[in-house]
Amino acid sequence: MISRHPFHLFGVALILWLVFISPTLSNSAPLPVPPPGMVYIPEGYAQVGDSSGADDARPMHFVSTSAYFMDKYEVSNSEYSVFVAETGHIKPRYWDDDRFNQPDQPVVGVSWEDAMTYAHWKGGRLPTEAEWEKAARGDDGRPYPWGRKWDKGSAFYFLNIFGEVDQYKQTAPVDYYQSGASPYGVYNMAGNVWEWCLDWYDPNYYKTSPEFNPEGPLKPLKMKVLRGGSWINSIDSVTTYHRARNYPSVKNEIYGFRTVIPIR
Ligand SMILES: [Ca+2]
Repeated sequence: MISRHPFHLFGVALILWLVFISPTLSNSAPLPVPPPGMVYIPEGYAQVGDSSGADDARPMHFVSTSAYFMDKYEVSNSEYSVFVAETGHIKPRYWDDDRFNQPDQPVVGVSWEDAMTYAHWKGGRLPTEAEWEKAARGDDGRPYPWGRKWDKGSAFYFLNIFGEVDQYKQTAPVDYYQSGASPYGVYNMAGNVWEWCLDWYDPNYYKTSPEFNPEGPLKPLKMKVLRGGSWINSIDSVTTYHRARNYPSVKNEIYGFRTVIPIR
């Protein structure tokens, strides 16, 4: 009997450990599983703006966002065609143009309103400018989605901008340039197509934006924010902190978008 004691005690200790201690060591609930084609971006701080950027991108500061899911790729013609077929929404401007209408190319020729209607149909919305910039930079404030370095030959691996090095005369497939993906695995955040964001554009917004979940000026202004640059731009326009804008009704061959689903 005496010899069984140690094992008995060990068994009790094991049960106590499993019931009371083990759950606290497993830290927290598993991360949310992104819907197909999206990535999970956690809550927390990110650097936005840059001291070497244009006046509207200054000053560098930190903002915090809630967690969200974001499309890994720009919305493709293939995806947009399902939306058009199901809803009867107006077709994009370049739907019949062979240079832009391949299934795996990003949809172009869509206004901000078209993009927002699509995003709602998918159960989300357009990214705020802060969400977009955080997804492109990660938590280390990098100037390009892939990191800090750039030379002309990099385009072959990293992004589609003006010129032939990147292998595409117009838009590239949305899942091309894996090496150029952001720290969260989001593709083409530099180049290919500019991406409509949720926010109204205010050149002074970065000087006054709130710390938590900034969503742009509350009062409607004239133009919406566009980010990331496109296949006709130079490297200066595709930095992670470069801010551009246009009227929400504009449709052209260099504007597309991606969507987010907030987790709050
Ligand atoms: Ca892009």
